[in-house]
Amino acid sequence: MSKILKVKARQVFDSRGNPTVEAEVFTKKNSAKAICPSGASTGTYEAFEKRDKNNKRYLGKSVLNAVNLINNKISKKLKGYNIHNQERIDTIMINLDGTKQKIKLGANAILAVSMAVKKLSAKEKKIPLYKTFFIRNNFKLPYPLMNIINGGAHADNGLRIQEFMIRPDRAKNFSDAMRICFVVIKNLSKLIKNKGLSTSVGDEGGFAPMISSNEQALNLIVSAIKKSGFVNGKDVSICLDVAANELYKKNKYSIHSKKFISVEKSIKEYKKIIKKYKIKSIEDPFAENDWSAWSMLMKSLEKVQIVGDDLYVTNLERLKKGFLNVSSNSILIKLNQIGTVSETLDVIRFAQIIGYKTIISHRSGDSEDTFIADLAVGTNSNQIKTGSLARSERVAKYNQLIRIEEELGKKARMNKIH
Ligand code: 2PG
Ligand code: MG
Repeated sequence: MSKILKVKARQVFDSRGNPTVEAEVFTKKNSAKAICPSGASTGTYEAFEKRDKNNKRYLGKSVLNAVNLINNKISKKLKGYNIHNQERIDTIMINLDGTKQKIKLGANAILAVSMAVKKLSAKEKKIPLYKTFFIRNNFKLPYPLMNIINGGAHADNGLRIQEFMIRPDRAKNFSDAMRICFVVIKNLSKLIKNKGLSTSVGDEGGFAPMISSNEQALNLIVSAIKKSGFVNGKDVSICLDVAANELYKKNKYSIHSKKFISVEKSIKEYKKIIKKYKIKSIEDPFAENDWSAWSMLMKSLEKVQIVGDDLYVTNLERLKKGFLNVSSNSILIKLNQIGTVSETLDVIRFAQIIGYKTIISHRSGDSEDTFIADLAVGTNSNQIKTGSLARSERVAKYNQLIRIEEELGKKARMNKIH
């Protein structure tokens, strides 16, 4: 048995240049670190992110209180516990906090420690991280969902939909998936340039040209897929994250244009673009409390992947409610929405039991930490969403998956999309 000696935390910076928590856990012989990510379009029911609101030196964004809580309270409490007992350690931190949304310690403090514990357990066992989750063999690689045009809260272009993604549905293996996305992205870059628009990128590495209509973005992607020699809807599919919380006011939505329209009319518009652009997946098509809109959409669509992100916030209670309400057929998984590795795994397990697809996700503010790449393989999750092929905090996750595929060798398989 390896016991925890201490936990040490520090304030580091994320990909948007904002302060975030890094925790480092020590046993006698080893140590491991983990960094907590941070979202921009967050759900109301997410676990709490603790920031020092009144610290003028960091414009209120520092996380020094969270760091102190780890260095003092959490470190003392976890001392002596078996590093391999993840659930016990997570439960201790949950109880030490004692609030539903982890308001006292902050989910950013708790999660950084929780992930570092998981990494250190793998290190002590001398096995790769992906082998320490609940899948023991027959590991499957996830399909990448690459966010190639950024809008919404992740860019300043005024695009209503937050994420325009591609998924290489016919990729033979993960490296092939990467090659396909690479070609489409390079062709998209040329097309954007030829239109006299900027090829600078948004928070998640996708292009953020100054276009403001969804259809303009969709047309550009369709052209890039075609130019690359692929068939849209077969070789490569277009997937969206609408992040509709941001486009909601008094039971109406401004998803398809600036004008706010009813749920029924929004669904009509969804159906039009799904047909025209062969869209295969839509995340957060409606707001987090609009349960009836979600089930209405589910009833009126066939074969489209409907993904709950802000709706479920990786929370078992909300997932159960959504399941009973027939709200979606897939769930986005973000560790920091719930705040511990154990609770995240409970949600993934339950989602898979009820037949939902699980999609592991980064946050728009992320870091060099590649934990989610291993989590995707270690839980046989169908897809991973971690930005485009730009910005190293995004690419790092894809590179880790390339390494895992290589290590699995002949045993490596792609997950199933359908
Ligand atoms: C999302 C995420 C990640 P954020 O909405 O799915 O792409 O964005 O981290 O800003 O919530
Ligand atoms: Mg989302």
